[in-house]
Amino acid sequence: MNIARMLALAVGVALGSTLAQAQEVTLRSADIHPDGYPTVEAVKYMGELLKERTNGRIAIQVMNNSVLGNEKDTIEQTRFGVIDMNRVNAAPFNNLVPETVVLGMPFLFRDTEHMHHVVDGPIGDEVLAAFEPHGLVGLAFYDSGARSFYTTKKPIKSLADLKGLKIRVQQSDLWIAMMQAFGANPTPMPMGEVYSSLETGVVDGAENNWPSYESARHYEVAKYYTLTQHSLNPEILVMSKITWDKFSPEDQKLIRQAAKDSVGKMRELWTAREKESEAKVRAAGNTIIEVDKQEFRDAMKPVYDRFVTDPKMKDLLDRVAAVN
Ligand code: GTR
Repeated sequence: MNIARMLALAVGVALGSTLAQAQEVTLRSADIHPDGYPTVEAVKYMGELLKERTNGRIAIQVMNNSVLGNEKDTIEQTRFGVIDMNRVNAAPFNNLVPETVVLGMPFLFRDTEHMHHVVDGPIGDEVLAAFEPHGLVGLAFYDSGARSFYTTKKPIKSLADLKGLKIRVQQSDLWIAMMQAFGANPTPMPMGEVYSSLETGVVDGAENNWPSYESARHYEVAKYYTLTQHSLNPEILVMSKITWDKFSPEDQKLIRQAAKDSVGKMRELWTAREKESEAKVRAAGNTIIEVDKQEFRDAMKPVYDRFVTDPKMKDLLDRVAAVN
């Protein structure tokens, strides 16, 4: 340590400032996706911004490829401050933070633009703020495209084809209910178990966006991809409240801003990756099926009946619908 840094540290301690102001901090951020996946690269980009804006005081190390565990487990570790940051899809948060449920509701968003307007506005802020009582600080929403079904043995050409199929879902009551309403048999499990489950027949299918279908190599074992596009559930970037509280209000502002500023980058990366992944899957000769979405949409009434019961959720949904 050089003299200047030692002095800075001593002054920091003397002034009773937080650790983060005096030292260099590297925040560990979890992600299940491989290198090059847009979410991984977007958080790295946020880290670069932060490092630049704090003269190297605050950096982010993205620990991706599930090295810190599956999403449900890393959420718990983030709540306990073992992991500083986490980029997870909204679904595994559903049971913990009920306000996130609204974002995954089937066929809710008219298109990506509608979803962007919702998460970029007051509703998005409200959902992010809802994390705090649960030991997490919501920082930003990232794109996740549209989720569609893929199956190993037979193609889904209509709603009836889903009947009785074992379909892997994310670990969320909303998603279990959705699969039941589609007539399928939901099997909740972490993403990391899906490839082998498809391969060995533990499940008949799963559902995800183009980039995950491709990058997790599910397209190699489930060759029928049916464009139901039943949900545009976004990704959410959170920080542990324990980590957050160690920072000064100024640093918290910088962190929030860097997260927000990574959203544009994420959207750019996402649009490009969706196209690349689709091209790769099509080039592999997979069967891509277009369906009439109306019957899938109609089947979702029980999901709305079950999850839109209290006035708060009803109001939230009405406000989503009113967004342009
Ligand atoms: C992906 C998402 C992951 C994970 C995964 C899954 O689209 O980016 O965070 O939730 O889906 O289905 O488990």
